[in-house]
Amino acid sequence: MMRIDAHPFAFEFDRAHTALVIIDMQRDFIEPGGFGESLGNNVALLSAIVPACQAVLQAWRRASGLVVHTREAHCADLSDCPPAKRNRGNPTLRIGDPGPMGRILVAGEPGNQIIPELAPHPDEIVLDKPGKGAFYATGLHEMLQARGISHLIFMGVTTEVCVQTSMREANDRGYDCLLLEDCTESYFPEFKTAAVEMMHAQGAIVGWTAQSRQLLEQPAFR
Ligand code: C5J
Repeated sequence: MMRIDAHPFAFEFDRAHTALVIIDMQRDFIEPGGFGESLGNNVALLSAIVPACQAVLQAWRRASGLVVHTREAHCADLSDCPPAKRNRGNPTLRIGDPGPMGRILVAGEPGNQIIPELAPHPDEIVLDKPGKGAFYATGLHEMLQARGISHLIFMGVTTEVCVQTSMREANDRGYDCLLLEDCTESYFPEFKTAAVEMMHAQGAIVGWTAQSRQLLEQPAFR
């Protein structure tokens, strides 16, 4: 067993029953010139976490841990995109419209790919999710159950949207979840702070949070 001195108390897990879940590290959210930046967001905030995410991913791979990558992605015909999601807020660029890196949030488009720094390996799970949560309409729970996974370590973007939604879905399905604080980010720093606090509040009501170095210091990852 490994033990991390996390918030609000120790998180204990073993590698064989734990998966690393990397949420939506897609070019359109992270890279300059993509969808995120076209909405007026400062993508440098998000790209700043890439080195920390890379270090964790490399260590997790060396330890032969299960890796799950997600992408927020819709079918080309948008049959899995509810009109409420596409139209809300009357945005200038809607899901499915041509954007700076191909059609916005459509599977297979250049901007929808995971950034090269965190590109999935062939033996890793890659899920296209039509919702904010990784468990909605993806079969993820069944995949994790089939592999005996009981604990999840989360990284990715954005903290208060797809990361928090996925962690709450996982918590409701009985997984013990740890969020690596320096491996997640928001376009709105105050939302990240609030999301991290609300997840580990009330005795880890959603889960635990810690710094990536606390994971990397474990003998299994050195
Ligand atoms: C994610 C979003 N991945 N913010 N999406 O958080 O719309």
